[in-house]
Amino acid sequence: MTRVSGGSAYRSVEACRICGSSELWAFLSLGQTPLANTLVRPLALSSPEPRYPLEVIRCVACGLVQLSVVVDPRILFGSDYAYTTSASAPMVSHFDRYADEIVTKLGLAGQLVVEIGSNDGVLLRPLAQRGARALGVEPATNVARAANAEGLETLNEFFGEDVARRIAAERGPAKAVVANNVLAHIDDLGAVVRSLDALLASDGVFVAEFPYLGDLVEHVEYDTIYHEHLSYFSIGPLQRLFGDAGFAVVDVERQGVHGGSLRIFVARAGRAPSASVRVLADAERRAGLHERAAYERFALRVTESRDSLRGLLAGIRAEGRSVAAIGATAKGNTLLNYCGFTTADIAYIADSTPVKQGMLTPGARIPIRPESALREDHPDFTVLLAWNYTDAITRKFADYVWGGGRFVHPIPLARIMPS
Ligand code: JHZ
Repeated sequence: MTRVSGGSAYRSVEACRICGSSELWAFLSLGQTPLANTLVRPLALSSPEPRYPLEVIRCVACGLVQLSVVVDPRILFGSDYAYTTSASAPMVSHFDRYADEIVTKLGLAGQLVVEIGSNDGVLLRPLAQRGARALGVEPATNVARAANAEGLETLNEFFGEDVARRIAAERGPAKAVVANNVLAHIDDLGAVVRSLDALLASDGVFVAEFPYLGDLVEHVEYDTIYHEHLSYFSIGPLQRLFGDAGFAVVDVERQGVHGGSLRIFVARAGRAPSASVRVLADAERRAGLHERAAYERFALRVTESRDSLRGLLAGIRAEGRSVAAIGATAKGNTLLNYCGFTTADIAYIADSTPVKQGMLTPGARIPIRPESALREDHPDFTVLLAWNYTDAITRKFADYVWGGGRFVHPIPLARIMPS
């Protein structure tokens, strides 16, 4: 059913997007929130922001954890997208290593590699440097334009079966199709699999990286739940998705980025999976990811996490000390809105992304300033809304800590760093 919220469309999920079951169990609600990457211009301060339910459900049949609503992707990704991957130096290094690894492992030099959701070309760049014929497909106009301006060929479109067929007809089959932090964003996963069938060479491989449900649950990364992330993957539902369509997950690697991610390698059925796939499936069973109790406990830990952060910041503010934050992240907006923070709690957020600076965060309406603000103002405490880059940020701002500044790491329970 399609509904309208403040003029913007979303639909409720009535059936699992992988197996079609209508047995869906809701275990966590983070309230009604605005879209995490839709920053507010200061001049638009008085206009209301559409809010959407942020509720997590689990398919009782196949185990896919997913959101209970799907916001129209044209609203989420269609025009200007605030997130540019290359703004985070650790991600640039990560994708550099990533290119190295897959060019070697899959023999991609001289071969066509298509990346779905290629953002500003953060992976296309090192792939091209290593001799792959890299082509991006990216729906957000601003980031696609930035990639093309750098000579990283990017089609400014939503990826789908028609685009896949067109690429295959014009350039031949792809040796690899890559999708990073994009599979979780796609509603019609069946269409992705059909597109792979149309585009991949017979020995071609699909490589995808996305935040991992196991890490989300274990480390209480509830803030990574927002409307862009429709699915929260574990290995079982993925095996079902690809298995039903004549493909197989043949290898899986755990990666440290974004709080813990999976990188999967998918090939046409017939190739024996490596032991890594079984090892991960066993680990998930042992961790209880197939049982309701794990999610009930997770929901409880989410409220404990929120209460610990609220309590810590309230104590700091009561002592008259100043608080700012670093990283105007998408996940930060889930956290700020769920905790009910305003500028009374966090005065501003420093961020390295030029297009975010000068804007306000959705919902909480906290101003975003350049990173230099932390050095100019020297707030007593800085909340790590980009906690996934704690090492890089604390290294970059070592002078801030020498000057007496302290960071607040918000999850799983809020803590001061260095203590
Ligand atoms: P970062 C993104 O979420 C976007 P976000 C997306 N929705 C997705 O799927 C997930 O990743 C997985 C800034 N920064 O990477 C830059 C500094 O200011 O944690 C970014 O705005 N100084 C596609 O938005 C933000 O923090 C620094 O030193 O939660 C980081 O955003 C560094 C390292 C970053 O992702």
